[in-house]
Amino acid sequence: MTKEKFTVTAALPYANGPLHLGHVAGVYLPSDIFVRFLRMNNHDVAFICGSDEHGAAITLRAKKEGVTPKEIVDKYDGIIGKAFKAFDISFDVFHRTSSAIHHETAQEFFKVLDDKGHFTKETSEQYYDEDYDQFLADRYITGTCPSCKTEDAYGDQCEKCGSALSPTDLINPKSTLSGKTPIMRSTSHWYLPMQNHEQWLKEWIKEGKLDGIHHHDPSKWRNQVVGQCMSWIDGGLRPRAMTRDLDWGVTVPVEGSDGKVLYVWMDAPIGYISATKQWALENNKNWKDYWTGDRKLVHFIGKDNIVFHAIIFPILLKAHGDLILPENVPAYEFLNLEGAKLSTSRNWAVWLHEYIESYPDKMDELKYVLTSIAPEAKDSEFTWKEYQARINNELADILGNFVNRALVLTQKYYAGKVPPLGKLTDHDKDVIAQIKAIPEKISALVYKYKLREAQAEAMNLARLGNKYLADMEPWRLMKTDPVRVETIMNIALQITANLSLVLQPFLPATADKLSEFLDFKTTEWSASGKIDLISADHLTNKPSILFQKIEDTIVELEVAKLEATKKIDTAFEPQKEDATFDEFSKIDIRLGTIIDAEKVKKADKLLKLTVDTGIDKRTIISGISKHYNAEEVIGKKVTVLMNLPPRKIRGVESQGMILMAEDAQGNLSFMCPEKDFEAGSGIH
Ligand code: B3M
Ligand code: ZN
Repeated sequence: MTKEKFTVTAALPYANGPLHLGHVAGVYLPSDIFVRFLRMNNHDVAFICGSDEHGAAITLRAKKEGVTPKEIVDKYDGIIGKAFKAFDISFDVFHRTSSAIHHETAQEFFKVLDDKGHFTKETSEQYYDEDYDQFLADRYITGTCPSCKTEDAYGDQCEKCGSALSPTDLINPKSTLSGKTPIMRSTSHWYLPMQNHEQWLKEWIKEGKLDGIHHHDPSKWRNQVVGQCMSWIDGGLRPRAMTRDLDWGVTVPVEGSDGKVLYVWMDAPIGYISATKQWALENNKNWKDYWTGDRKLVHFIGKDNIVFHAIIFPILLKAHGDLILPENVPAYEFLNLEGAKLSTSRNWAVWLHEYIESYPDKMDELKYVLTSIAPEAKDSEFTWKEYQARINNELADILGNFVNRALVLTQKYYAGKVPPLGKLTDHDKDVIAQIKAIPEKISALVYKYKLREAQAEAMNLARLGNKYLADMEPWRLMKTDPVRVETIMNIALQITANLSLVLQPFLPATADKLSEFLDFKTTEWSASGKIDLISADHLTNKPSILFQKIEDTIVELEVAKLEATKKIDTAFEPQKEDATFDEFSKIDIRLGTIIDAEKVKKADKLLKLTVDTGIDKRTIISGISKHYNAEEVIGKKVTVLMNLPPRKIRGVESQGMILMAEDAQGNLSFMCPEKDFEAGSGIH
């Protein structure tokens, strides 16, 4: 295999929440496997990632948590970065788009395109939220997707069908800030006239040609990727705004752009370049070597990012000039969890950092399971039951069992020394032929981005070894034909050595353990398939158990944990739409003391209360009679909503409301102050 140059990127996670197993299975794990494999083949690789810290994903999260966007990105960049380290994803660099070098790089990029005349500046009517004084783009606006009719599509994209949208495409648009139907207001932006790029894009995606010259093998692109791109192109490309009216992001570096920042989908992919720059700086390299010439650029992404990586970013790269376009964009479908869609907002997820905390010595176990079910061609599903089954029946019973037998018998028969290879039977020759064939199969599959099958092939080597020992029964032969046993054990140990090689991309920690057991390590893929990896008389070590079986209790515990989030989900109402601060401050809430109480006649739920509010004594009718009787409430300090317009209830005027806490079963409780404050104290 000739050595090649690769720049491999993994989608920059939004720093607006932690990573869940869907992210891992569909982007970070496959890209890591691919890169580890390339490194073993001595290709020249840079593996790039970082946090995506701009856009509405961040500002909306900040608003929700009541903190600044900066606090949000710092928090989640930390959580995400730490999880990647613990999970041993082998990025060369994990950078941040909030860094100065990124802002400079993105601005520079924008200027180059602007100078070359690749943008048009247009003034148009855009959706605007009057309550918030803000233009509504991207995630600030939702509505019905014109293509698939899903109701909560975003202003820049429908996550359900992948269509890239503009706010004006949405049916029934609503502001995510006020929840109201927005008005129109005029603003100007820099647009990328994508329609001018239709011709070359088609040729590039469908035929793999760029300017008439072979660029990549289109048959290696996944069907879903080509399909989504072509349907978008065939629907007619339109100008797309590359700037936004926001105060969080990369400021637009040209005149007349006050209050505007770059569109996050222009800024974020440039993050791959700025991350490369940072890494190059720190490692005495030239970043340009990684973005020009005969280098292969590969973007690992989730399917909701396809058009941004296979259409918009390539247009930007080509317009910029002197930069390479992706050789492939392996996109992954979605991973479901225990029968339902993964959802961050409903907390229906297995969070990577929580898994790491619960099972710090089971990273390879999770890697194995996630690669086995990776959503390469269609959506797939993670269940804890399958997690258990794959670990117990495959990792422990096949791989672990084989390795343990091979090494324990070597200890027992030869005090750890590798016995010589003697005369080969036909059966041996057949097994050896398979040992040779498997690495080639793995290799061919990896280059086709079929990592799920590739791992299955690596596992077939363990299966082969396990079956070989079971068929040969060296423990039985030892009494009658010890010379034959030497050959059998030699072959079993060569298989183990081969496993320490071919498992490296998939299960790096396990491969390391095998190397320790064998006291043998090579990272050269080209050595795989050889049956003289370890020579006779080489001394091996005592093994330990590779994989502990997963007990039923773990599965039960994890499923119960998920079920618990579901219960919370249904017992309580979801958070209401946002109220503005103005709306909130109009509400007058104070402490009051109940000074008298009596039952309302013929109304079994109601009590008529007299409440001292500090400024007056007033009558309030309250529906608490099922939970409190009249005598016990007298003297209680309670929370009073003061400025609710008076209304007549059963002929009596009620002047306000007592605020109560209500649990999932509908029980009511007064909300009393924790300190003994006087009636009239304000509540804010
Ligand atoms: N931040 C990931 C997402 O859509 C998005 C990827 C950017 S890659 C340049 O969740
Ligand atoms: Zn849609």
